[in-house]
Amino acid sequence: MSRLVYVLNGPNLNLLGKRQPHIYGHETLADVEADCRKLAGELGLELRFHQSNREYEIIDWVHEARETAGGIVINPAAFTHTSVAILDALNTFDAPVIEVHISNVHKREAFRHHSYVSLRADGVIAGLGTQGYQLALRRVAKLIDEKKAPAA
Ligand code: DHK
Repeated sequence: MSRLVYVLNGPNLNLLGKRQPHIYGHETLADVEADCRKLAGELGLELRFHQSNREYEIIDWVHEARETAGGIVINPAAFTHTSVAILDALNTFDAPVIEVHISNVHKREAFRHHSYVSLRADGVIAGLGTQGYQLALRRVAKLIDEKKAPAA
């Protein structure tokens, strides 16, 4: 299976570090990308790291990933709670999908408790801060490695 992993980020995450740091922390998205790239190197993964405030761009990256990638790590941000279209796109993707939320969405407003993306995700990480991205990458690497291992 391909060792290429897409890390996709939804709306307002370009403001990470400046936006409500008491909720989302002080690290910027560039910091998160640097941490992910470092870890990907250690895990032997290749990364495509993207952020968009536009739903269709996230859908287009999922379509791109269908052709090439062994996994997707996605923080859909507010689209988590609204986007049937992103869920539909992820349902066309055959390899592991891990959903990440920096904050603990279950401790927040009721509208953040429902996730369309969770209907497809193989795992969900919430409330572990930006470390959640690295844990998600480790999980994807493990699932890719398990797929490669010959049956016992
Ligand atoms: C990020 C957002 O922008 C919110 O809309 C989600 C998520 C939570 C996060 O915790 O990373 O509700």
